[in-house]
Amino acid sequence: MAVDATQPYDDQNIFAKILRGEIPARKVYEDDWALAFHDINPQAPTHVLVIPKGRYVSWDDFSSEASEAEIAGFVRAVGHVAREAGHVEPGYRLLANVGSDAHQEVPHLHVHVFAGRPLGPMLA
Ligand code: DGP
Repeated sequence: MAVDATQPYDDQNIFAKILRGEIPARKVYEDDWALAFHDINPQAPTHVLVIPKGRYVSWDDFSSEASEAEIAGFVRAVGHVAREAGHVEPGYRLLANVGSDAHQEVPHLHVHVFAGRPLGPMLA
């Protein structure tokens, strides 16, 4: 079910549990600012989710409330994950769903990294 991106942060969301190590994930990268792990339902040969370590529901509260260091650290982590996967050429796609119209399912900010096949034109 899609989430309301204006709701307060819920510490019981599934990605908060992954961050706390309460449920397993196939991790590919971690630093002070971010954790990256394989999506449980991959839509491409590479489908990794990158999440900030802070308590942010979506791109909306993250971009307005996070510190400069958190924002820089997270953006660099997303770039690192895509680069390490070797996908700068022929390319990759980044996606962040926010709120119910975008069908955001998990109320902790996550950026999808898709790669490994031609991804087709962007969906509206
Ligand atoms: P979104 O619609 O942007 O909120 O995408 C949520 C993604 O999270 C979706 O592609 C499936 C993935 N996902 C949901 N639950 C889990 C989980 O427990 N583990 C992992 N690795 N991925 C999950």
